[in-house]
Amino acid sequence: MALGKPKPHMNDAYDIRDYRKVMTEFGSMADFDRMLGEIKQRGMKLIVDLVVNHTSDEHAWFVESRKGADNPFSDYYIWRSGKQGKEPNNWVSLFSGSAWKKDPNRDEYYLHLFAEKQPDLNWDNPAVRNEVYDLMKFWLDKGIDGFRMDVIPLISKDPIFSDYGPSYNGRPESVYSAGPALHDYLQEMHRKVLSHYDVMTVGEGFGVTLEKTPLFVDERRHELDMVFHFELARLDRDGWRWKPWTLQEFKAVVAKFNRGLDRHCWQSPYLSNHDSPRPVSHFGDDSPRYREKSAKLLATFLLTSVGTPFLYQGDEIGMTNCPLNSIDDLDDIEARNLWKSEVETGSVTPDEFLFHLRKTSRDHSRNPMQWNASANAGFTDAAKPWFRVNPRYQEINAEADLNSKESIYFYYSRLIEFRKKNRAFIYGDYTDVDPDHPKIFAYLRDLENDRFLVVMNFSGDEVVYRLPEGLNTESMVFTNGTELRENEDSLRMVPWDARIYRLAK
Ligand code: ISL
Repeated sequence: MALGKPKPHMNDAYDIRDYRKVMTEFGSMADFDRMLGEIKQRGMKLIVDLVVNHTSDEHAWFVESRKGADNPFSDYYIWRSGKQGKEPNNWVSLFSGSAWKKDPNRDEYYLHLFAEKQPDLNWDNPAVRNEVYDLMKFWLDKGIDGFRMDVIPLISKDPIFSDYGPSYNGRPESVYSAGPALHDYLQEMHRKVLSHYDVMTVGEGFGVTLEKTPLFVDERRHELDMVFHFELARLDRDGWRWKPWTLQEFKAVVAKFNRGLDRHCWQSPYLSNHDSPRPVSHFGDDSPRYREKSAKLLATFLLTSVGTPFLYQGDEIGMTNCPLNSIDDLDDIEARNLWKSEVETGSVTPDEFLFHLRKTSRDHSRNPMQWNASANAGFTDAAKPWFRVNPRYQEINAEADLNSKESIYFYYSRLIEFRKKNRAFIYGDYTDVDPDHPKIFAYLRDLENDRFLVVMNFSGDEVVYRLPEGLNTESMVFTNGTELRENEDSLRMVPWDARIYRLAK
């Protein structure tokens, strides 16, 4: 089967045409039901992506809505007249250009905070909210176990739609995630749907700051269980551009969230997803010399973090960013629209654009999964996969990792088991013991009598690290390559060395 990109699928399935159907290219509803059954037989759970800030413009609701202002679907979306022949306000789309598109059918503009083919739903319309609640129940009644909620902080909009104000910080999501009825709707969703099921929820907290996080996840508010923040994932971002980051900045974000959230708020640490570069390229060293060791160090950070760690497909075998030589190597609509708005307008040169996108592109996490060293990395037997395969697939693939007990894959596996056996990593306190060190990341996780010290050398240099006063190691209980040792207070940390010590009581 030719794996071209199915329709609409212009933004990798975040432009949904029918909420109750599996896209033909991905199979049938019977396939979905079988997959869910197999997942449950393995004691696993299935979380699905709930994308209800917007639909595809090919959704039946929008097809009707754009016909005019006098049908039951007219107010399912956000329509406004222009102002002096221009867009209703100066809001921009997160995929470049205006957030408004004029529709000739209605002679009005509709709002699309993302692509033009992703019109925003009008959550102020109770009929829309009830449609969403019904579709959530449809999937929950099939037996799914939870939702990841796509850009859920954006669902409420101030109906006045005033221009960005004088305090606008240049980041549209800070305006779009501040709608007046957001938490009313999330609490209504919880009351009408979530509270009736055994379900886990995690919101994609696009635009959500630490200060706003408790509003979403404080268990006493009955909204969501968790919310992803973007402060680590976007640590090295200046708008769409890349910027250098430091370990101190990385540690400061982690400490800030651990200090700022109390026991009523559960965290959801992650280092990557389908919108991010690969962690070993982003935060580690993806060279042949240090890829495995630094990938294991990053796994050590993630799986000793506070909250529920989220891993992304391919990171468990240390998949890397994909070489980027021209705009033709990019599939992502966000990047391709940016090329139009930045390069084709002459604002930046192609080389400058590619320099930044080599570090930040969402496509890095979308190259086909590398299963083995055969053609197309074993991803498909079609002549041409839907997207280019990372040329390192013969070195980096699941089969190779499964054939080596020292692989990244088995390191993750052992670390997950270690975390589950030691409650301090799940429920324990977090204390950064050396926030200013430029290369060493060292923190405590302790619960009751269990005290652990995690020490990582986030650099390609050897570091002799003297432990801060009062920290007496009893034994090294986990490591990404150093032999286990007893009683150390001065550590010779090789590049990308990661260790977990049990501390003397
Ligand atoms: O930062 C972004 C916008 O500039 C993007 O990474 C991303 O669009 C944002 O984090 C919201 O992401 C979610 O909604 C998008 C979809 O393209 C992303 O894949 C999804 O994760 C629109 O549906």
